[in-house]
Amino acid sequence: MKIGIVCYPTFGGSGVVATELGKGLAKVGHEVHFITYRQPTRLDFFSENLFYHEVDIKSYPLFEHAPYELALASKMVSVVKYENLDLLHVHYAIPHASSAYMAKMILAEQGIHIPVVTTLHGTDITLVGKDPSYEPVVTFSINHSDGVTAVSQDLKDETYAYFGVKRDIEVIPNFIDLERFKKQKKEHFKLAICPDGEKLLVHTSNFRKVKRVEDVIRVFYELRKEIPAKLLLVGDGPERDKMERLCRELGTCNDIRFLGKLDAVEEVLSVSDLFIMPSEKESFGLAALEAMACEVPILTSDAGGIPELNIDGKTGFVCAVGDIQGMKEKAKIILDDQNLQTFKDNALARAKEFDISNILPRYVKYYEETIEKSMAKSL
Ligand code: GMT
Repeated sequence: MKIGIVCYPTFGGSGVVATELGKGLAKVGHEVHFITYRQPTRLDFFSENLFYHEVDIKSYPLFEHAPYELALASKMVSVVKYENLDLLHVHYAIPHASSAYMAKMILAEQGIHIPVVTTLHGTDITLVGKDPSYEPVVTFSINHSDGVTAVSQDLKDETYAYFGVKRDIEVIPNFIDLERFKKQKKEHFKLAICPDGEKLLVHTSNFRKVKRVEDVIRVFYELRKEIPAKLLLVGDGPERDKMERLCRELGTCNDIRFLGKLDAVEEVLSVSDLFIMPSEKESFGLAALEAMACEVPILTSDAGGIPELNIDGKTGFVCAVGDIQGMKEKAKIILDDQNLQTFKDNALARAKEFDISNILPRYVKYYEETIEKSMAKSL
């Protein structure tokens, strides 16, 4: 197949999933055309089946906001037409699904039929999408996509709860490439951070409010009173300054390191004993899956789709959002030397279920069914 993939090319989960999916599809022989406003972060090598088309967003003094949606729709039109694409797969509804609809209509006038699959990732539904300033367009473009997938059952349920959506939504969970995400030998790194055998906690996120990084620090603060531990915070975002101030107030600066955005996050995960994700909202929790693939147990909130990934008491623990004391107690159980290895083994075993080799064929099958159904409808 010739597939066009539209996504945000940044560090965010939806862009990572879209890029890894495209790479995986190319590996098994499909021709994949990325249509994005910048080279996707993880698309940094040559493959004969991978192509990149940059969306050129022209500005003009009259525009306070350059019209990305229009530039994107125009680019989709030209790529579909000149590369003879079979399908467009857009990741994150806003504004990709509505731009795809516009491109589809323009192409239809030219006698070209292009099926569109939209993948819902989370905040496009649970935070931004349901805001009245976007809701009508999101509802319309979900209803008018030829196929729609959601990354968890919870996200599917939320979509039905908040939008006037009646159509079928296929749940295809996020995935991981276990060839890349696997435990690496980095003992020297661990020794440098934890010279006295302290337990190492890690959190990775984009430091937005929904991630509740403050809870990470407060759980760590409570835990450190009882066991020797260190904390690594990977990523960057709007809450970072506030979190650094909090560390100073609590006097934990010596035990917490802010590492900023890292490309090779698997190296840090490889030496960690516990990953913590106390999010307010989380449709899936890809960062937690990346940790599990590196044999790190996870301590999470019960938000959104996280309980579909984290098996309570097995791969880690699931606590109520904001339950600092509960999370601290569960962290102690996981980090107990009697239990830690079992939790690590369970985390890896669970991650294997989400290996790309298991999930990618589900996308391919869904593409084939969607193309067939939409072709039949367009005749
Ligand atoms: O979590 C974010 O703020 C980034 C966001 C994105 O769209 O890039 O992540 C969402 O999509 C990921 C990939 O499907 C999911 O693993 C995350 O759980 C989801 N984030 C939220 O729902 C908050």
